[in-house]
This record gives sequence, structure tokens and C-alpha cells, in this order.
Amino acid sequence: MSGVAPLGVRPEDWVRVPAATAARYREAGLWLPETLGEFVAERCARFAERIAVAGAPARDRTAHVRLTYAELTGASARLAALLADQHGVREGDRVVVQLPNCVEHVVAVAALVRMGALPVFTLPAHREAELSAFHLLAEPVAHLVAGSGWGVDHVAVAERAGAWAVERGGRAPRVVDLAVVDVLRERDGAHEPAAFPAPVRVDAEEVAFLQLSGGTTGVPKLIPRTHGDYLYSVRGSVEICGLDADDALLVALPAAHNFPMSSPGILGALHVGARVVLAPDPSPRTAFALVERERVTVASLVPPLVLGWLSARRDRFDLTSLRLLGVGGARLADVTAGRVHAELGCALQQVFGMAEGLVCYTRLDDPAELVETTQGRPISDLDEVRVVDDEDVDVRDGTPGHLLTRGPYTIRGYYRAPEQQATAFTADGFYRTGDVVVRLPSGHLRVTGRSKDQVNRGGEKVAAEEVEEHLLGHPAVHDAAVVAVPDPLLGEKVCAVLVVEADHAAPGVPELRRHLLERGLAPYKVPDRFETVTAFPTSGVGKTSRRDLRRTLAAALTGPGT
Ligand code: AMP
Ligand code: DBH
Repeated sequence: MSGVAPLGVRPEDWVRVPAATAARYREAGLWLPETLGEFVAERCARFAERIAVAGAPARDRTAHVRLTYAELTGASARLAALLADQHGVREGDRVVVQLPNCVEHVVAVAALVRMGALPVFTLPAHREAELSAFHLLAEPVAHLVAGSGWGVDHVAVAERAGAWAVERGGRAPRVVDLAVVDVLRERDGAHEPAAFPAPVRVDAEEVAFLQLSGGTTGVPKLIPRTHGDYLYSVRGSVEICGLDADDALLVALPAAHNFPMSSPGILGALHVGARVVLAPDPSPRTAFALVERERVTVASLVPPLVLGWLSARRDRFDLTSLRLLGVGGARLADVTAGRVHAELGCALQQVFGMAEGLVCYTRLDDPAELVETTQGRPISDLDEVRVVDDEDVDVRDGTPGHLLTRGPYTIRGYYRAPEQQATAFTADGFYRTGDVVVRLPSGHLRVTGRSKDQVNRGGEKVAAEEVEEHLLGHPAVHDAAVVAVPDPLLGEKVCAVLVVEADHAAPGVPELRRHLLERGLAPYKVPDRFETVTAFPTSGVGKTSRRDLRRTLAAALTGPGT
């Protein structure tokens, strides 16, 4: 540990893998000493002339630009100089990255990791509630946005989030608008930064960035990923997906998601010198046009987008370059899986992953039956998977149970969240995924359900408790329960069941929606449906647990007649 440069993340902020286990991962060659900064620097030098990234710049979502790996170095050096000189960003500082799918997303990641700063990933859809929580939790120095040309005034939202953090005793980060500073343009003469400073020497077993968690609790959680663990998952993913320098990878999902970032994602593409193609919006038309224009070979989608691709007109586009479609984030219906190869002409790969770690893939040489009906098996032989009953007793293969996992790239605890430790992890360090799975003798998993109180809205995760707490802030709401209801396109939608205060009239849906948006909740978390009941059911012995209550309500909402 260096006595000069402060560590970005203090030892008490996160939970390390025990020393003996870490030694095993090192000896097995899974954890290497390489940091993300060194990784990016090395790839940018090695693949200098190749195209690294193509897509819209932050300043204009309708434009299309391409950066070579050498230009990626230049742009990230410019951004790093700006962040250091004008905003005081130093090694170890956290910086919120809230960027749409513009090329600057990749530039920002490259700049931050090469400076030794820690990205804190957020979604463009996040609003003041989530962002101010991240400001308080991670204490970022800066917050990167892309102006107002992408549907929302992100500068104003980020500034308000900072002000909310200040009201709650925190500090506001500097908001940096990449639509205005334009790091893609070369500066003339003296203003162009000299070559990127040598990568900062940090320990690869320290935290490299904070990743988003879908969450199951009232306040969003952040996931501390280390250089070593994350780069291992990237190398493993690249090998399983057969990614090489001739590939072009389409990012149609929000780029900060773990799936398009590393499964095999943006980092997988940089690992092999392939091209990252960023879609400025997720529509099939935009994606198809980019597949044709950039000769995309690999794409990663959530199931609703697969349905969109299958039903959209494709005859005007040349999609023949596409070889592999990775699908994950939510359960892909077996019938939809069966249509991919026949109708889109590319191979399907199911991906079952989590930002906390474990990623499962169906393999390219798996029989069609496994590819179409399972969500794959873990990347690593050192991934430990347990499928257990409610008492944590292992169940037999073929029997559904709770998935617990531990391994070379799965976290042992959330960032600054000691109170979550006992519920989210077992005493011996297994992460309780909250997923219900069946394991086949081959090791492949089928996701059959979920025990966590979360709605998986087409791959975007919504924590029931978080939305309930915001609903309870409304004067007319006496009690609230948030549950998933089935939806033919999204898989699940968010439904709020409310008990109205005795002396209040039931608030209308527009009023409830307005209330939640005013509280700064991301729009995708605002319930799609509201129901009111006079009282919540109670069990014979008194109040039921929140979890049982949500389960009872969900069953009633999805039962016959609804
Ligand atoms: P997060 O923890 O927010 O990164 O979300 C990860 C969760 O997404 C997993 O624990 C699953 O609940 C869900 N998930 C991801 N991929 C799949 C998939 N292929 N099938 C079913 N659920 C998935
Ligand atoms: O849903 C996810 O979080 C996810 C899905 C596929 C993920 O984190 C991943 C692959 O790495």
C-alpha cells in the first residue's frame, strides 16, 4: 500500500477474498497483476491502427464517428488532462459515469482507469434519487454526462442530485458535460496534452470500479470489482465466445451494464483488438443499420429486444455478418430461443450473469437442445455453484433451488454495506443470487424463478422495497407493496398495490406517477400498473412478512381472471 497516494477505496469499504483463496486464484493463473489501466494502455498501443469504437459522439446522437485505438488514446488523454487540471480528479478518486451509448463512454472508461480513478457506473435513466444516493455512498469528485441532446437535461439532473446529496450531509461532484468539452477533437499545438502519462501503479487486487447492482433493498447498492477479478472474467468470456480481432461487437443495451461491458462486451472487444459499435438507441432499425454499416458479428441483447428483432422488417438490411447473438439479463423463453438461428441466421448464446460476478454461457459447441433450454454454465472450473433449499441444504440436480455462488470473479460483499452482509452472503462467502435454478448433470443451469423481491422488467431490475419507500412518501398512501406481473413483451412489469389512508381519497395514477418522478425515481421503476385494496391480507398469526405479502399479492394479481 502506498503511503503517498491515497487508496480510492479503504479496506473497511469492501470485503476481500480470503488470502488462501486469493493465492489459489493467482496460482491458477486467473488473477494476473495487470490493472485495467495497464490493460487499456497496452491494447491501445498494440492495436493502434485498428478501429476501436464506432458510434455517435456525445454532442450529436445522429452523427457517426469512428476512433482508432490510437485516437482512443488521444481522446482519453485529453479527457484525463481536463479532469485532472480543471476538476482536480486524482488517483483513487471516484467519478460517476452517466453516459448514453456514445463513443465518449469508452473514452471515459479508458481515461479514468488510466488515471487510476474509479468509475462509478450509472444509467442514463437514473435520476436524482439514485444519483444522490451514489453521491453519498461513493463520494465522487466528478460526474460525467452528455448534455441534453439525449432526451433529458443530464447536466441539470446531475446538479440537482449533487444538491440533494449536500442537503443530506454529502458533497456535490463537479458535473462535466462531454457534449460541450468535446474530447474527440484534437487541440491545436500547446493545448494538446502530451502523450498519456505512464499508467499509475496500483495493485491489481484492489477495487478498479464500482458497478451497478439491480438491487433488492431500499437504497441502491454498489459492487466493488477488482482489476484482477474483472479482467479474468473478460478473458474467460472472450475465449468462450471465440472473439477475435475481426469481430465487431454491437452494444445496443445501456453500455454501463455489466453484460455489454464484459460478457464479452466492450472490454472483451478491446482485449482482442476488435471493434465496439455503440447503438445510440435500442430500436431494431438503428441496430440493423449499424450491423450493415459496421459489419457487426456479435451482439448482446435482452429478451424483449430479441422479440423486437424477430418481428421487425429485416429485408432492407444486410445482416449476414452477424454470427453470434448473446441473450441474457432476463429469462429467454424457450420458444423464442428456438427461433433465433432459423430466423436471424446467427447462432444463439444464452448468457446468465450478474454484476456481482458469476456469468454462465451456453457454449458454441453445445447441442441445440441445451442452447435453447438452458442459461448456460459458469465461465470457470473454479466457480462454485450450490443449489439449496430454504434451509441451505443442497438439493439434487434436476430439483429447483436457490442459487448460491462463490468464485474467482464474484464479490464477497457490497461496497460500504456491512448491514447487507448477513443477508446477501453466507458466512462462508457464497453470494445469495436470489435466483431459483435447476442444475443439469452437465452443469448447465436453467433459471426457473426468483426468490428476491425484485422485478425484472425486460432486463432492468427494480427493487420492490425501493419503490415502496417512495410510494409511502405520498400522504394518501398508507401501505404499498410492489410486485412483478407477467408481460408478453417485457417478461415482467412493475405493479404497485396500495392501501389508501383512511381519511384520504385514492390518488389517481397520474398523481402517483408525478409523485414518484418528483422524488427523482428513474422512470423505468415507476409502476406500470397500480391497484388499490382496502387492507393487505394477514396470516392467521398476525402480520405476514413483506416477502410473503408480496408473494400473495402477486399470485392474486396473476391468478385466473386477471
Ligand atoms: P444484477 O444483479 O442486477 O446484475 O442482475 C443479475 C440478475 O439478472 C440475475 O441474478 C438474474 O436474476 C437476472 N438474469 C441475468 N441473466 C439472466 C438470464 N439469462 N435468465 C434469467 N435471469 C437472468
Ligand atoms: O443481468 C445481468 O446483470 C447480466 C446478464 C448477462 C450480467 O451482469 C452479465 C451477463 O454479465
